[in-house]
Amino acid sequence: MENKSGIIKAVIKGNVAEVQEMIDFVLDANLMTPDEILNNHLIPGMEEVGKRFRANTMYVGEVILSSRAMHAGINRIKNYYPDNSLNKKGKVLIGTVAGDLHDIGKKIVVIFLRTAGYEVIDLGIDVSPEDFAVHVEKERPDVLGLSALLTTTTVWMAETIKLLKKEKLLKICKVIVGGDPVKPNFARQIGADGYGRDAPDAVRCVNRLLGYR
Ligand code: B1M
Repeated sequence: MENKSGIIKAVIKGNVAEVQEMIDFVLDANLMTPDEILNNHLIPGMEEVGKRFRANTMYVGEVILSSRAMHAGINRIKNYYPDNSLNKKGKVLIGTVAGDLHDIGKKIVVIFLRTAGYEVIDLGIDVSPEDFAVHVEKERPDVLGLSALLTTTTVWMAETIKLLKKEKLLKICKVIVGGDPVKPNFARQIGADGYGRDAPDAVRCVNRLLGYR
């Protein structure tokens, strides 16, 4: 089943058109579910990119191309996840913290939260503590989600929570954190209300914080 490994290869090559064609093919032919494409092909494809990046056999420029192919793949499957955000189970504000440009994982978390029935406002990447505070004040979310992929930027999670506390905004919302370098005890240390290991875990965490089963 060449197609099965084809998506992974196309993500590694950074070939947007190939990723899109293969995903359309397997979805139209009902060969795979969106979850299978995401968990068995797109994410493993990016994991392989990560391995090669760490081994210095892939460079930032190539990783950027792979990221574009990854984003294109996620955009393809996104429409197969029901957008239940009008169920208004709650409002989540989310963003990648200051100094950090990684948003692939955050994008998957957003899709899963919307599918779970939450209205989600994505503030994008490189969001400063001040910007998070301004948007919490304005949007009054039930939950604020902070994403970081660099060890060096996790400090901005702590700074954001500190600022929200100082401005008495923690009365408005709970805060959850996540991203590869973020671990549960770090989340506790910085005073976050919750931590998500991956997208489904992020949904479980928000459900729990807002009193849903
Ligand atoms: Co960069 N990068 N990167 N990178 N990059 C990493 C993260 C790195 C681990 C690679 C490595 O090992 N060297 C390393 C960080 C090391 C560290 O600090 N721990 C690294 C580095 C060093 C860098 C640069 C500094 C490289 C350089 O320029 N010298 C630079 C930094 C730029 C910056 O941010 N200021 C850089 C740049 C980039 C790109 C921009 C080229 C690109 C990002 C493109 C984009 O996102 N639009 C990129 C990428 C793609 C990666 C890797 C290869 C893949 C990350 C990814 O998307 N994974 C990554 C290596 C790796 O494999 N980890 C690496 C797939 C994604 C589905 O998983 O993001 O973990 P993940 O998301 C998961 C969970 O984390 C969780 O759920 C998601 C879905 O399941 N989750 C949450 C995420 N956010 C959450 C929030 C939640 C809850 C759960 O609640 C709010």
